Amino acid sequence: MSDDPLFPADFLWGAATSAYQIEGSPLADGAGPSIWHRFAHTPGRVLNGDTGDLACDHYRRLVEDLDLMAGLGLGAYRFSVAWGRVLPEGRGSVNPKGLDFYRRLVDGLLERGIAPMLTLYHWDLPAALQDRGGWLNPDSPGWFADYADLMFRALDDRVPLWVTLNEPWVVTIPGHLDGELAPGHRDLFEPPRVAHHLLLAHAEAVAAYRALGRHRIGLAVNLEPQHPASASPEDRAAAARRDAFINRWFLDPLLLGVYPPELAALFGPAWPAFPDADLKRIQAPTDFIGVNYYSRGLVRADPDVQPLGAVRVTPEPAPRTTMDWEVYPQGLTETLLWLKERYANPPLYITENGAAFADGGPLDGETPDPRRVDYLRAHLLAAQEALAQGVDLRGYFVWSLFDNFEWARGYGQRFGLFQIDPVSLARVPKSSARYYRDLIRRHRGGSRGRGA
Ligand code: IFM
Repeated sequence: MSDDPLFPADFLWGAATSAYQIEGSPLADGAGPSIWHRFAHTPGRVLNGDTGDLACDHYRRLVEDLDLMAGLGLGAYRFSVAWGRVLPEGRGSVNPKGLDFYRRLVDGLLERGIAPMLTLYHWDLPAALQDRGGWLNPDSPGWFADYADLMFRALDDRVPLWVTLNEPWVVTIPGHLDGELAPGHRDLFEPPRVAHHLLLAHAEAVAAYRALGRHRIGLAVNLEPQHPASASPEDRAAAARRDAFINRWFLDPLLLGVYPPELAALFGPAWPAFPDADLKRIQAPTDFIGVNYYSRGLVRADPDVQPLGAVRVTPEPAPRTTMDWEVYPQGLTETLLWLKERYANPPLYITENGAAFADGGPLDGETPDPRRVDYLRAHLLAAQEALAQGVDLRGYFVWSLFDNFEWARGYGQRFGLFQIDPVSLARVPKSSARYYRDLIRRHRGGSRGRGA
């Protein structure tokens, strides 16, 4: 295989971001606060006290950023809508100025020949809904479906690709068990119900979409193959449990109509008896799966860690990013082939892939980031291998367009193709931006891909 990835001419080339991580101005023009606004402003929750108040200032630099995407030659851009900009209370009255921002974003993309992929929920629940119990409230799927319906009516004539939820597992576990991410809960009894409501929220939004949408809708999940850290039966069993816990928790009910049986065993009395009718609703057909891939899980049994009885370890020595994630491109091929085998070859997009490295450098030229270039190349070759083995892979989105607010880790983790000058907020390209632009150009031969 050559060193230069080669994909079909109609492959979709994109970059991804999310609202709270880049927009800034979280309360501008009548927007309601989100749980992330609240969390970041709670002392001790985010490293260095960083917040999304300014972020990349994308809300005010929209046109400049659209031009920058056009300069890269992107075929698609994946972004998320801040629910509370559109519905400040999460439901009820619409904030026209908030909706208008996303109209201008979508129109600006289309004017530049870039297909919008719109994610409805990337973790920033309106704080007013959290005050009603958030995703623990059995009404939460209905709140989400009403918001989704509003967005479909406003934008489906121009948005060809919709993602309901981004990484529901992260909402469920770091958000409600580990307490690391908003809303910062630590309660063994919450994750099963939160996850179930997220799945129902996805299903109800898809049902609303079937009634009026004309394009395609899917779900984005974080996946990583789980490998035992040793050949011991304990580590093997721990890796199998972690596979059910992370990779299958959402996909099995969605695509096979059942929860992995391991989950009820892990959660014990905290796992409710979910009605069969709910599982039937959840299994309604989805048009594609979005795969967010960064690394693998190397798993060691650890009875002190509950409920999983397992921890992720980093092999020594191993190339790794500043997130302490092992660089493991072959895991992407493995993940894509696993999806093909287990779930009957569903249409896939890699909706996130990228790496945090501590690159910084001249703010007046191009910032060298050779490790990110290597990371992207290796992962694209891994994706190409999966495609060659029959995986129905349709596109790839780099995470992320900019260095941005990496949640509880603040601004210290840099995933971007562009760095942001901390004073002028100028967007400074890294070598990876040039690498990606050239790669896209080579594939397009000057013309646009199939869009979506
Ligand atoms: O920054 C996040 C993104 O919001 C969700 N997926 C993983 C990325 C890197 O941690």
